[in-house]
Amino acid sequence: MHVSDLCKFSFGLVLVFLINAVYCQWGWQLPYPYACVERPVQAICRMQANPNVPFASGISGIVIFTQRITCYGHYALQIKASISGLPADGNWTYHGFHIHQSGDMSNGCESMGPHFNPFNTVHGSQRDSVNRRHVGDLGNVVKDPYGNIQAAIFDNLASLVGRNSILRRGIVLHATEDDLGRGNNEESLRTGNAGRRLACCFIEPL
Ligand SMILES: [Cu+2]
Ligand SMILES: [Zn+2]
Repeated sequence: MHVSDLCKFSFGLVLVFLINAVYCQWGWQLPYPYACVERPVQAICRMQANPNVPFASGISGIVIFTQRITCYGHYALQIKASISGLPADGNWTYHGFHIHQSGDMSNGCESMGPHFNPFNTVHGSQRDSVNRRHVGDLGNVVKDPYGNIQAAIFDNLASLVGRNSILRRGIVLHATEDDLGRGNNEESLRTGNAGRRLACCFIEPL
């Protein structure tokens, strides 16, 4: 290859990456136009019992995140959770289910910090507007009488890309029902009074 050809080639290459950077605001460094092809992005979270809560010891499960991404935008995040080992107490019960700030499990689920809240707002529900909920607010999941949870959640705010990315953060399953910010007290607007952290996991990219 002639030197000036090589020069043109590398200029072309630089141009391709510049266009890519402009079109793909999500930080993906795939060559244009490949980045504009719709593709699924996935993440996984392996639920573990919180070692700080003795009665939670039997809990385990898996949470799978799937989202379709194009460089023009992204679709709702799909969250599928399958968790077992909760008390088989014969009741259907609600349990708060959130994305927490940090993926740190060095001190069990307590070290995962507060709800993921990049907009610095109050606690709410998935149906609340951006300034009335945390990005991490996924509401409640339901436990069956045998102690199992099967949940499918869609969320338009939490994402696997961009500013609202939940990658490398944590999922926490709580002992009691999230009041979705409607508890008429201060704690309700912070945590939804969802109680202790039964189990949690680190959200890792797939
Ligand atoms: Cu929580
Ligand atoms: Zn919250």
